[in-house]
Amino acid sequence: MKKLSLLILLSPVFFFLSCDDDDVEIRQAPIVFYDNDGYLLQATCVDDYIEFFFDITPDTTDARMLTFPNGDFYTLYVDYNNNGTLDRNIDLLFGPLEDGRICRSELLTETSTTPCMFSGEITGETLFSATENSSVPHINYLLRVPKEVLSNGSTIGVIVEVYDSASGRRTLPIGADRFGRTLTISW
Ligand SMILES: [Ca+2]
Ligand SMILES: [Ca+2]
Repeated sequence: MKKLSLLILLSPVFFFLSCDDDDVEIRQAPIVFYDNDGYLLQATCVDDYIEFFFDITPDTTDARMLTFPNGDFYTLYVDYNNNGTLDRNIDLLFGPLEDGRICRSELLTETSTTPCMFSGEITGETLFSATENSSVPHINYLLRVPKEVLSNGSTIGVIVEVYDSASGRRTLPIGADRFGRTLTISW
């Protein structure tokens, strides 16, 4: 019984987005791929894009205008080839800048990246508002990325680091490292 529990614990958490490539302008129902302690991560398949929604209900202090590392923002780490290992110039990082642009970088090491690269196809928004998950205004993030930018296949591992001006950094899933224990998304 104990062994079984351990196996379940160590199994990768896998979420599948159903996308129908044959249809045009198809928006699938979102999947919630993480929900813990008021931190809710969601993804939706929309044609050739994945739309991420990060609803941070505990962050009720609006610091969108402050600069790193004092403001509210997130970093999405993507294991591009979903192999559980950080691969230099292959695996990716996404995050919002204060001016509204989305930074895409390639990871070089655990602590370094290439400079930000920008594309009109990668868009996002940082909001301070109520959502269906909480009526108290709070920070929530939208991010839209082409599938082909996220992976050359159809499965990625992700880790999200959330920064709150008031409470500091939080890694989701809790206890994750790069990329020892990711959340796996497939489409
Ligand atoms: Ca905040
Ligand atoms: Ca990798």
